[in-house]
Amino acid sequence: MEIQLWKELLDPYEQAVSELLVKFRNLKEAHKKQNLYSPIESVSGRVKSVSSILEKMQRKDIAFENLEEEVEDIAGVRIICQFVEDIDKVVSLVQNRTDMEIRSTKDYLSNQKKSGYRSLHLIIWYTVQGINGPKKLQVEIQIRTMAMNFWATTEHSLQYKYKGSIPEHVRSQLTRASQAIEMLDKEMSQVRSEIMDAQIDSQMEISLVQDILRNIENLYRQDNKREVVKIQNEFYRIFSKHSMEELKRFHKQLDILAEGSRAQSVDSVISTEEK
Ligand code: 0O2
Repeated sequence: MEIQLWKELLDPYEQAVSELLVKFRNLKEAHKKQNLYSPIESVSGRVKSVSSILEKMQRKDIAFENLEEEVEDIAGVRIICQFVEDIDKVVSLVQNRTDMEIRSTKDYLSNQKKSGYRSLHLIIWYTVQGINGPKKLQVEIQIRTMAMNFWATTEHSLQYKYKGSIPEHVRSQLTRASQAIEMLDKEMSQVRSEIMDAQIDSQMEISLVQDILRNIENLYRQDNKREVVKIQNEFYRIFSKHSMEELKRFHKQLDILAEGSRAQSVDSVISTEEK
């Protein structure tokens, strides 16, 4: 038997995880930039430890030559959503990509595990470009709500503590907790549209304020400073009223003013050059 070169084997998986983290975080940011609600709340990832891979190979009787084919979660990415409805949206985001190909799906939402575990797993094909060319490998993407994640992480620590055989009374508590989590997710879905609107409004307010302050700063550099201080005070007054409509109106007026001031400074540059 040849020696198993673990580092060589795992390096491309490390690369896959770090690339996928960037890609999913960019997707979240892209939603924010367009003032859209993002179904992705947060993303994390890991490469399975060698001891965990060995344990799985022994438990499932997997030979070394079949390791990469049969251990589907050597690379794992976890996507956390706020609402159950967001899980399908994340699946669509993955389906629409050309750099990820869904190989199989494990739906532990419709078919909850006996333990009470709920999550949706996608096994995808993902290609990394290494120094020796491309390598196509499997990555497990776990998609679940924050509530499901709370349950799964707690249960995972207990499995570790009790080395896989959690006592019956703790199991019953976990089963009850899993039912409570399901109820909580259902309750949260009832207020989903309201929460989504609130988040979009808050994101919009952040962008409006950023834009307004940028314009005020630019005007301050170019125009009558005393006038610009007055504009700034007017902004603080409007901001304190917590009215999105007024903020939008102010933003528009300031935009027109900034545009005019830009045009004026271009004019003055041209006329100076013509002299
Ligand atoms: P880690 O630390 O994340 O690597 P399996 O027999 O379940 O190990 P299978 O069928 O190949 O293997 O994969 P499955 O069911 O999709 O599970 C893979 C991963 O899902 C697990 O990895 C866990 O992260 C998570 N998972 C599955 N079932 C449970 C469960 O009952 N409780 C919790 N907390 N997590 C679960 P690992 O290898 O267990 O751990």
